Formats: sequence, structure tokens, C-alpha cells
Amino acid sequence: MSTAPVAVVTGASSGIGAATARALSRDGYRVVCAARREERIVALADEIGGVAVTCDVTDPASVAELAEAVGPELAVLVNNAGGAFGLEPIESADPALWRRMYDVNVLGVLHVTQALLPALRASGDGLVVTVTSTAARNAYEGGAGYTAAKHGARMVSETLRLELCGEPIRITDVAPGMVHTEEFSTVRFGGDQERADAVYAGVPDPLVAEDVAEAIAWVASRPAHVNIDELVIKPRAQAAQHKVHRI
Ligand code: 8X3
Repeated sequence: MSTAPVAVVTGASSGIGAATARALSRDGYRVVCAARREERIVALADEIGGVAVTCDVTDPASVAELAEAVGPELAVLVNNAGGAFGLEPIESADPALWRRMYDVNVLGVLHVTQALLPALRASGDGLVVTVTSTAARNAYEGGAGYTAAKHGARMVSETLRLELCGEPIRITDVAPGMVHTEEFSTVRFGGDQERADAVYAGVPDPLVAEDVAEAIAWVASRPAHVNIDELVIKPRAQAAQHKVHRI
């Protein structure tokens, strides 16, 4: 039986999640790749010698099966599953989309963290990384449903760090700004590729998923007594949420 420390990455089917699974595997973890889309995580798990577990983080029964598959000890949990749906101003926003965003970005983190805390504790040196966003720190027009949810996820991290103080578990909030992934903006705009492409148009070098994955791997590689509370990562071209250099 492998003695490699175990890492769980949610939302591992694409983007930052898939890149993080690869980076942690490279660093010696046995990575449990969790996501809804089975085909993608099976391919990823095959590639990195990990384990694929089909999981919907918004469904507690599905998350219980993930915990079952993880087993008694867990070194690293990366709460990465999340997303934005829509960019409508508050006056015309669809409450159903807001509910979906709260569900996946906040309750998803709650379900997975609750289910895996015993295993993180049992490892004697656990780490919970939650991937939030610069949207957990700023407001922007049309973004309130997403920024509210990501602010919520950030508060889950902050509260957990207080509640677990004295225990062998570190808590990190990783907050990326503009990352050009295959799906984030396409999902946000319901598959409208033109609108999705416009987000990154002319930006010389937005971040890519691997940039964030490397940061997460670095956080995980710090000695046990070093807690990186928060890490905000933006491309050089993005000085602030609204201040983006385009050519
Ligand atoms: C993604 C960053 O600016 O689209 O989490 O909210 S932003």
C-alpha cells in the first residue's frame, strides 16, 4: 500500500483544479480528483496515478462518498470547486443564479470541509486551501452574486482558522484575479464564447491555471508551523480589479 500523503482536489475536472492535481501529484501526493464529470477525472487520475471520485460538492450524500473514498487520513484538501453564473446588475439579477453560486462556492466548501476534517486532523498535519478570488475582496458592477458568495467562502476560511487554532491544521485562502481558463468565463456567460473571450481581450498575459496551481503547491510545501493565511495572485497587467492593461 502506498504511503504517499493524500490530497483531495475538488473541481478537478478542468482549469485550476486539474492543474493543482497535477502539481500536487508531481510533489509526491496521491491525489484524489473529485468532480462531477467522471470521464475527465478518470483521464486525469490515470495520467497522474491518482484516484477519481465522482462528486457533486453541493450534495452532502455525494460528499460523504468522497470522504469514504479518501479514508482515515488526509494531508491536503483543496476546495477549488466553484464558479460564477451571470453578470447582471442587482436590479435585474436572477435569484436562482445567486442561489446556485452560494450553493457551490459556500455550501460546497462547508460540505467538503465538514466531511474531511476528521481525516485532516488524523493526519497530524492537515492543510485546507480554499480557492476564492479577488472577488472575495472587491466589488464590481454585475458581480454581486459572485462577490457575495466568494466573500462568504473567504469568511468560512477565516472562521475555520479561528475555530481550529491549536489543532494541527493550517488554513489558506488563495485568491486569484484574472486567470484565463478554458471554462470560467464561458460558464459565467452560459456558453457565450464571444462574451467570454472579451474578458481577456488584449490582456498581454493573463494568469493561467498552472500559475495558481504552483502557488497552491508552494503553500502545501511550507513546513508544518507555517500558515500562509492568504495569497492574492494577479497577472502583472491587472493592478486592481478594474485596472487592467490591454493592448
Ligand atoms: C475570478 C475573478 O474578476 O472574474 O474569480 O471576479 S473575477
